[in-house]
Amino acid sequence: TMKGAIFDLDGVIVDTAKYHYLAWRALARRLGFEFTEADNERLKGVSRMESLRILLEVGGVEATEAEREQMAADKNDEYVDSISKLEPSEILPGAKEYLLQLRERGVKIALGSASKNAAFILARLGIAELFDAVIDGTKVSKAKPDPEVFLAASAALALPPSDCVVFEDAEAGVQAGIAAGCRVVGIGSPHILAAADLVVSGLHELVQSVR
Ligand code: G16
Ligand code: MG
Repeated sequence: TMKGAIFDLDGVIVDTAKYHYLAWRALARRLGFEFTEADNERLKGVSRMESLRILLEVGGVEATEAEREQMAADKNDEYVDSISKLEPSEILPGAKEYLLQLRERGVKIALGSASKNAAFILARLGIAELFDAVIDGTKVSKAKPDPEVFLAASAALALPPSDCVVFEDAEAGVQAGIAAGCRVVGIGSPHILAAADLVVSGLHELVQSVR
């Protein structure tokens, strides 16, 4: 049975991908090329600097290390500006209800995200206090599909990975959960997330109706 639940943030709890996209697209336009929504799919679950590397590759733009740092900082300033307006109503359907049900059942809850803005986002959404541990981009350095983030999250919950279930929307995240030794619930398309133990369209599917 599940003693710990580890949630990815973007795509599972909240759709921040659209705000990441707008900020990356603005950067691409400043550099003189178009970055499409299809291109943006490649950035989901990927760290900030790796996202920038992919974006520059798409645009065929060369940049020094210092220039890259500046571009990433500019993109993040714009992104933080838009997530500063995030509201609890933007929590994805069923996510808060599912977290509350898990807590009632005594399941420990952790966040396992690549984002360095994760704590700020949880606070904006008003759900920070529902997490027993937050492991994010400020605490780990190896990007998914490396299992580091989920190993750190299960350790923070003082549980073996085999007692934890990872909830992930990105293929690299599903792979990371499997590599950590956790069971994995994929959120999204069964086609893309075929390696997961179970795939649902959203956390709303897992909420139990009580009457
Ligand atoms: C999220 C997003 C990625 C983003 C990464 C780093 O990952 O899916 O697109 O590049 O965080 O975000 P930041 O620039 O805020 O540090 P996750 O793991 O929550 O899906
Ligand atoms: Mg994600």
